[in-house]
Amino acid sequence: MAEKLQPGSINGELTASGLRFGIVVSRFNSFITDRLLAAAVDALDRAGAANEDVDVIRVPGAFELPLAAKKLAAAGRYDALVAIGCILRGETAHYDYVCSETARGLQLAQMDTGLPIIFCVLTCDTLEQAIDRAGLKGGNKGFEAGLAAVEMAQLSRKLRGATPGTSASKIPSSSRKTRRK
Ligand code: INI
Repeated sequence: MAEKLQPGSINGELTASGLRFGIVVSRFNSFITDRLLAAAVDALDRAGAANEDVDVIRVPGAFELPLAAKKLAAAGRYDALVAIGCILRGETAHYDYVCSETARGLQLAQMDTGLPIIFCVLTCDTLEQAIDRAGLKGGNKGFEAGLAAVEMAQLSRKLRGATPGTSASKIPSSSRKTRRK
């Protein structure tokens, strides 16, 4: 009987040495965003990033994250960015506009520039929900975002040159893990 197909795999390693990261952080709700930032920096540190390869850029609120991220991406200095914010629901529709435009703007910036931009923007109904996700019950989303930045930076390096719909043979064979039959 024919052996089962065993596909090769392409993954981004969690090794940050030699990679550059920009972290864009909103000052709004800094009680939360400072905790997310500390955890993102901790993740990059543990993955081996160097001091001089990590920059922190502050913006007033989440709504300003996309433009800053797009300009940083265009600068060509970074291998990945992390966008950190915390949007808390209020009494008006303001929350909805800030949430949707922040998410849309960051995704557009990522797709327009091709640079990974990790979405670390909490969108919560209550402060308690945000606290849970910034170091309490829900872990710390900043740490997850830091690791995601490393993984996506590494993966992007491997996928460079591969365009959608083209043969995977354009991906260097050194990037692919293939199981021998
Ligand atoms: N910005 C946030 O980052 N979080 C919020 O919860 C928030 N709320 O609720 O208003 C918020 N508003 C400010 C917004 O991001 C812009 O900075 C402001 O509108 C100026 O463009």
